[in-house]
Amino acid sequence: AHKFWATQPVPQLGEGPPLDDGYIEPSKPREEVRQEPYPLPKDFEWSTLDINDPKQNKEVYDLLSLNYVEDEDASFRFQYSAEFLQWALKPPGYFKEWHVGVRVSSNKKLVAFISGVPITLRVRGKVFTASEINYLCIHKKLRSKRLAPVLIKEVTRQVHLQGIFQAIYTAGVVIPTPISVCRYYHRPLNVSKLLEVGFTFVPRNMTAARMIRMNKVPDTPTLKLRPIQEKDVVSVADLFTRYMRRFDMVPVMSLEDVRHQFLSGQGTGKIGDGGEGRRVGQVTWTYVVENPETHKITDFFSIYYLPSTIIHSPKHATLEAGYLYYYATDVAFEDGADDDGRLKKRLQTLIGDALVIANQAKLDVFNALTLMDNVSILKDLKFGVGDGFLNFYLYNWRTAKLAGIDDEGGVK
Ligand code: YNC
Ligand code: MG
Repeated sequence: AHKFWATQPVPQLGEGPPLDDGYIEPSKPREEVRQEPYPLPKDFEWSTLDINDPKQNKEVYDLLSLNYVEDEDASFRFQYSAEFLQWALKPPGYFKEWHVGVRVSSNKKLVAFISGVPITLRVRGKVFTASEINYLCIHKKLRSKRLAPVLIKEVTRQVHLQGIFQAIYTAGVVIPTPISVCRYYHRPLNVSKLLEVGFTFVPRNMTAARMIRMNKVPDTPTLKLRPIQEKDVVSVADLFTRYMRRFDMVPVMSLEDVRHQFLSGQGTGKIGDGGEGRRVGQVTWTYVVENPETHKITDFFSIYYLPSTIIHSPKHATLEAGYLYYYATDVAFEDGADDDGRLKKRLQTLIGDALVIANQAKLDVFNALTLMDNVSILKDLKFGVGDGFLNFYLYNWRTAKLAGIDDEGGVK
């Protein structure tokens, strides 16, 4: 049933769990990797996108903002900003050849895109270099013509040319074969707008006024938070690494990676320049708690900003959404804290404060997936279950299923 995926080094549907973790097909020396680009249908040509060029950055933005992922009933479509794409596509050590576009030969219009960025992954006990594949997008007028497999094969070739043979990716669709599946949860912040645009509904035995009251968040955070600074990078990296030992599939981050992921997306100028509670070009908010005696960072959380286009509303063009990104707390390393509820309590306070920051930034909704320790705090922080699922995949790597929604956990 999967004409393309049946040919790829991925576990096929229905295969049992592997005896051992490892690759499916061995790596190849560079000279054995296909040297020519895969053929495209006539009238189309390959084009490496230079994301540093504002014009090309905008071309990718335009393609995605009209043609990228929509929800099930085509009410909302992700609207990654040009600044977000800059941030996401240029982590330390990125390869411009992994920003693969397809243009119409005659007028050079960009009509398809796929990207990869390098990542170091730990899956259970094994650490390896991989590519993270994202932003696969084909113009609506060119759908169902089997162009996607050509894009996937071409980016795979470009990854192979750099001596990398594994990949990680996520998708809403189920293809061979998810290693985990997570569910989206949503915490309403601007209830009246969410009702107006049909993102949420007033349940029976409830009124809009009561919903608004119930979802109010405090004006100020509980913890002594401040935005992350350059001087925090070493301490945050150390806390991040130790906290992530709790989970079975995690990125391994160097100091440069930590700086990029948590510091470089803060935007420029002062808060308010980019809208209420935001800087111009702001894509992430990372806040830390510093121990006043040791000056070590004891807690941090990070949020990324990913608005969606509201496809039908006469009144609102954009749904302002924040997503819970990484976080950590050193309460996790206190004896027994995981078992006696102290960790859960601290996470509730920490992520509760993330809601305060998101609300101050005038976001309409705060989203989280059922991964890391999120499940333990979603209910108490008044997140509601969404319709969306996110499947996680590895390319050319076998491992048994990771914890997911089936067991009320997350990618752990
Ligand atoms: C998808 N999302 O199953 P079979 S997520 C992977 N990921 O193949 P056609 C997908 N494969 O089943 P269309 C996929 N969606 O026959 C479809 N496929 O074996 C498979 N949507 O191709 C599908 N962005 O060209 C089928 O389909 C074959 O014209 C059909 O194009 C698909 O970025 C798409 O949701 C998604 O723009 C481009 O619908 C289009 O429909 C579209 O006839 C809106 O393709 C936007 C959207 C996807 C977001 C994402 C992750 C992508 C991962 C790709 C796989 C990477 C593998 C690792 C490579 C590096 C390896 C190394 C080393
Ligand atoms: Mg197609």
